[in-house]
Amino acid sequence: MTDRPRVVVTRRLPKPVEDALSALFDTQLNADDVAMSAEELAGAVRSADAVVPTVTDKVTAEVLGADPRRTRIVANFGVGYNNIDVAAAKANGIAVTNTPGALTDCTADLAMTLLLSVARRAGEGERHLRAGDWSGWRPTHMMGTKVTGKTLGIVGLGRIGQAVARRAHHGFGMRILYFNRTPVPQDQIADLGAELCTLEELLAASDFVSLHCPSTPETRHLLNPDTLRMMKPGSFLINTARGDVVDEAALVQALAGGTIAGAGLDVYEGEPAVTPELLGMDNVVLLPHLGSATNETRIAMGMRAVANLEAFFKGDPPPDRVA
Ligand code: 8YV
Repeated sequence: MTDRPRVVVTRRLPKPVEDALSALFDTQLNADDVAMSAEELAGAVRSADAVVPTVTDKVTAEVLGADPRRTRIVANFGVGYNNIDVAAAKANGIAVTNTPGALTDCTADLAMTLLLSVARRAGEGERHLRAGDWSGWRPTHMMGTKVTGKTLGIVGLGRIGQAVARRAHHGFGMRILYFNRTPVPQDQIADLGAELCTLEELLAASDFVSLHCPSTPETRHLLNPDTLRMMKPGSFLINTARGDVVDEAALVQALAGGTIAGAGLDVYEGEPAVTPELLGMDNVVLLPHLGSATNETRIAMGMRAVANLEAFFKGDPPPDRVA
């Protein structure tokens, strides 16, 4: 028997994080790394003081309403917490925390990777070379789109949006437009010359549009047939936020019909499923939700979850409480 809080971790985490958790708590790890079913998640809520889920776990009202219920905190491994029914957590007196900050730089780096890759046809070029189709250099071979000096529209100028804007503005001389629910305080973005726009203005004027808003009922299908049609001809869409911010079927139409020139995607509506038409399009760069996937960042995210749990069970306010 132990009086240490019992913590269920739903997926394999980097070893230093698992070690830190096991040093502090009576921890149930997931050595096989197989996603837990809804019934298993409800079982965790019934039997553990805390659950550490990831984006692949649907922590629904049903899971959180398990009866009897022992869980008092859900410490999400990730900054986005649309996988958790926050209202149900609140209704059941369960705290929710996330891991902001830890993944800002790496997610911004990946958004730039997608932007550069799709503009410069890097994925297509690599496939071409590996297939043995490269017959040699020629002046008109695989000409892409110049990035430096172009206009980048950022939807959601929070931490990650600002980090992307900084890379694009200072590294690539890009003009920054942004659309945000509320104006961002000028002192936070004084170095960017970022211009606040309506979504319509941003879509019409941007050569690249990069999404950095959370997934909420309001942002679901923010990019839909109507808004995709507003995008500047020849422009590109980058999504490292959440798949459901984009109507994937409408995106396929916009790409196939030439409304936009290309897309760089790290997230999908039905992850891990990807709309099959996208797989056949050379003007689309597709990554498997790698935004935060570096050793350094995944460890930092885990340590943030540990810090949240540690504070909570000490009776202190967890640093990253969202509910
Ligand atoms: C994570 C993410 O890998 O933190 C987020 O919101 O999208 C990813 O970078 C994932 O959510 C981990 O659960």
